[in-house]
Amino acid sequence: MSMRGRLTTVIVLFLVAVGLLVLSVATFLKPGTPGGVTDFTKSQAAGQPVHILAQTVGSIGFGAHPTWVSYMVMNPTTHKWVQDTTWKLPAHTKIDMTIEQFDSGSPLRNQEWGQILGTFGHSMQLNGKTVSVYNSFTGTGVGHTFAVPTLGVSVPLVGVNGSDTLCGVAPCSTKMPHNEISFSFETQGAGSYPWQCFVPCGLGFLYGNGGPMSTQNYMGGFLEVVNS
Ligand SMILES: [Cu+2]
Repeated sequence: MSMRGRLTTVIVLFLVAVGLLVLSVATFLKPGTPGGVTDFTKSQAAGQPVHILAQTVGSIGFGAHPTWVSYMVMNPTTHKWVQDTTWKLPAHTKIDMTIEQFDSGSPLRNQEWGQILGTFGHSMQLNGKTVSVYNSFTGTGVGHTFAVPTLGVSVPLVGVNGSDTLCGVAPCSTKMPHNEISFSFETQGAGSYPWQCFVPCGLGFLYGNGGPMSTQNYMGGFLEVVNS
């Protein structure tokens, strides 16, 4: 091959390599499939508390990433479970939240996350018992947290026993092993309030914080608070 031919080959291979790199970075940065918005503003009379029923599951079992951990939420109008983490809520309203937690747990990396913060009574109901701090070195540890940093809300979602047969396809039947966690908090003025899990539960991703931890509709989302 001539000098010019070899040079052309090198340049073409270099451009292909750059192209592949750009493509893989773009794929990595691309946001997840945008979901809808689950509207809780019409599910109750004005001024009445809003009830949110959610699940946390060890593997969603469907969609683009069936093995990923995820939240699910019950649509208050259709009464169907949906994989959607954008929730439209009325401003200055008490939110009564129940989370059915089907995933196993482990000790928390940061023990602060074991505290129940920003909720009514600074506590949660764990299977009917009032808890204000959970020691994740005891029992079955913590699987996820539900946290709304701008509201100061942080609730540890206690794990189930990992050696039991766990639910692998959401939505999960309450016949499967789970913990029922309920708590209340109050929305503030209109705005977009991000919420997320702080337990690095994205197994197989850098420090557990990639994948489901950074993808909309899995381990975080937004409270879209509106004036009624
Ligand atoms: Cu999580």
